[in-house]
This record gives sequence, structure tokens and C-alpha cells, in this order.
Amino acid sequence: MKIEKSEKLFAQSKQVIPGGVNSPVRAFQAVGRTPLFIKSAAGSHITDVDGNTYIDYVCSWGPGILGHAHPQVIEAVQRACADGLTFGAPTEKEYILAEMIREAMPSMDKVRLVNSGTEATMSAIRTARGYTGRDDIIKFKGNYHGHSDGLLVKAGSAALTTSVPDSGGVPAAYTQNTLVALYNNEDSVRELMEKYGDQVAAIIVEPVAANMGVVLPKPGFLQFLREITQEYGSVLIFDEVITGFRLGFGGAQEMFGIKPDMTTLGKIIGGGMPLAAYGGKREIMDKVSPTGPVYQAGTLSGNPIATTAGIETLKILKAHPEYYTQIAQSAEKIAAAFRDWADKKHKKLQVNQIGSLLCAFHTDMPVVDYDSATSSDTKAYAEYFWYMLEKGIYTAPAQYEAMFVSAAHTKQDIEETCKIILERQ
Ligand code: KE4
Repeated sequence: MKIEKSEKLFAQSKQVIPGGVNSPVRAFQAVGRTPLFIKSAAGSHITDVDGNTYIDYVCSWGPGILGHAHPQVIEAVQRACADGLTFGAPTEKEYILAEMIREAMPSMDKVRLVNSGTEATMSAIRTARGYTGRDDIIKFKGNYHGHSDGLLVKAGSAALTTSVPDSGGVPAAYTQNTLVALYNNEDSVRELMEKYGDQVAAIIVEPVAANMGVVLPKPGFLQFLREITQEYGSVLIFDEVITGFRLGFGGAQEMFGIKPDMTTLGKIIGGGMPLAAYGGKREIMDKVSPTGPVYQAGTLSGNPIATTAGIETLKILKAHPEYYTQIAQSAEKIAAAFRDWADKKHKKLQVNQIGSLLCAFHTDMPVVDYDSATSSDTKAYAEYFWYMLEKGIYTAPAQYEAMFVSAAHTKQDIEETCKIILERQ
């Protein structure tokens, strides 16, 4: 396919933007060629500046659960813009969105809206520290919670593929209170808690890991985290920036029946606009300024345009519970096509899928944690990525990301995708 305009724009952008992108994973470094510059998207399709159109399974890394440019969302946003873009003052829409989130996730007595998942997790941790008076946190190797200093330790996502698992520019002092456990490894958590438990403010976890590819929690793992945090008086934070409203309207906490003390959200709740949130138990959230001593603020937090997009998106999801069945079934079909292909061609491929999230790992061992995930052959992944792109399928340009299915992916899209997977030599 012709990508001259993307190539030209990439060369120009690299002169004025680090790596030519505003988020590292977009640079296609992990797949080794020029990134596509996107011109527009609608429904399940995305079109680049050279006019090539693809079936999109990145879905902007999660927000696009309804597909791109959903007419009801666009119309509401256009209407809202006419009333002004931002006031720096409270609005009814922030209250409406907070109530919608609380109704979907009753563990969240109170909710604070922010502008990104990074802000949400950073603020949730600060609040947990303020609430407990403790300094240490536990995160999991390969879990990614955004780029705040204290969390850029053995992070996932592009931090895995840009060979900076621990970022430059972060003073050791900023991560000395960040303890790292192994996902799905209860002993690694127990060991840390026995040693540091009375200093651990919080354990933060992706209830379904989706930043080392997709790795499901082993049966009982989340319940174990719930119990051990209760035992030591630490806050359990579910980072549901990806899983929230993705695995179901109530997210992973509803799917797995675990009630965290705090939750972070993003992506879907903004409907494609910059909006995220953190929240949890009343006694914890009342520590947040201006009611408590934990300071957190934001000029554009809860702004009327982002909240409009979020409210409309959640309204549509709430009115269409059948979408969750549909997108899970679509993902199951794609997962089955990957497995059939690998069996027929005797290829090393492990496919993890839950709801509308899936990942094809180019390895022959079951992927249940960081080590098995990172046993993947990222060169083979890059070859897969380019095969799919040449055939008109836009998937994550890196092995350690998720594939996202939206309600806009039609039966034909899914059949076309499966056909392309199966016919690969
Ligand atoms: P943002 O700051 O990018 O809005 O959210 C950070 C974040 C927090 N928690 C989880 C579980 C996340 O997955 C993310 C961000 N996800 C990545 C995709 N792996 C965003 C894509 C990117 O970095 O460009």
C-alpha cells in the first residue's frame, strides 16, 4: 500500500516532536517501519492520510468501544461545543457522569474526574498514601499504570518495547517506595507483605493485565489480593483504565465479583475525549482536597465537552447490554481463527481472550505472567503486524498491547478478519 504522505509527515514531525509522535507506542518502533498518520475514522474503520482504509482493532487503545465517530456522541459533543468548551467551574454534567460511574461500580462512593489514566492512578496512589499514612506501594511487573514517576518501574505497554522498563529521568528516590511483585504469583506478594505490609499504602493492579499483551488473573488471584490488603490495612486499587466498561458495564470488579477500595478509570468513560477518573470508599475519597489534605487539581478536569462524550457513551452502553455479548463473541471468533491457523501451520502462537480483549502471543508457552508473555518472538509479531496491515487490518503495532473489538465491528468485518488470519502462509 502507498504511504508516501505518512512517510513525509513522519519525517517532518520527527523534527519538531520527539520521535514524531505524542505517545511512544504510536511510533511503530516495535514493528520497525513508518507509522501511519491517520486522517479520519468512522465505525470500525480508520483511514490514513494516503487514503488507505483499515478495519481498526486498536480503537484508540480502548476508548472506541462503540466504534469511531458514533453519531449520537458526535451530535451531543457538537451541541455542547456551542455552549462553550470549558468554564473552570463545576457543571451538572460532572455530577451526572459521576453518578453514572457510581451506579455502574458501587465500590466507588465518590469519584474525582481527571484528564488521563496517568493522572488517575497517580492521584489514587497519593490518596491511598494520605489515607493510610504509609509510603510504600506494590505494583506488578508488566502492569502499566501511566507514566507518573513512582509507577515507571517495570512498567508494561511501550515501556516494554522501547527498552526502558525503568524510565530515564526518574530519581531513585522517587521509586524507592515502589515494590514490584509478579502478576499471578501470590508468593511474591505474600513475601513483600510479610516484610513491608505495615508500610504498604496500596497494592495497585490491572485486574486483567492488558499492557503485557492480555494476561488473565489466575483463579483466586484477585480474591487473594483483596484478602491480603484487608489483612494488612492496605488499599486495594483496581486500575480499570482499560477494563472499566470494557469487560462489562461494571468492569472487571463486576466480572470477578471483587470489591476494591479504589478504582481508576479512563478511556471509555471519556468516549474518546481526554477524561479519566479515580474513586472509591467515602472515607478514602474524603481525604482529597478540598475536603481533605491530599491535594489534586486540574484546569480541564471534568470539562463540559469531555463529560458530554463520556455521558453519551455510557448512556449507549447502558442501553445496549447486548453489545457486550456481541463484542465478546466477535473476539472469540478472532481468537479461534488465530488458534486454527497456528494448529494448521504448526506455528508458535498463544491466544489469550477475555470479553472484547485479546492478544496473539508469538510464543509456544501458555502466557500467564510477565515471563511467559515476554518469551514472545517480537520479530514474528512484527511480521504478523505487517501481513495484517497489508491486508487492511490495523492491529496494535507492538506485541505487548491488546487487540480491542468494538460494537461497530460488523459480522462482515469479523469474517473478513478471520479469513485473512486463516489464509496466511
Ligand atoms: P493514559 O495516561 O495513557 O490515559 O492512561 C495510562 C494507563 C493507565 N492504566 C492502564 C491500565 C493503561 O492501559 C493506561 C494506558 N494504556 C496505554 C495502552 N497500553 C495507552 C496507549 C499509549 O500509551 O499511547
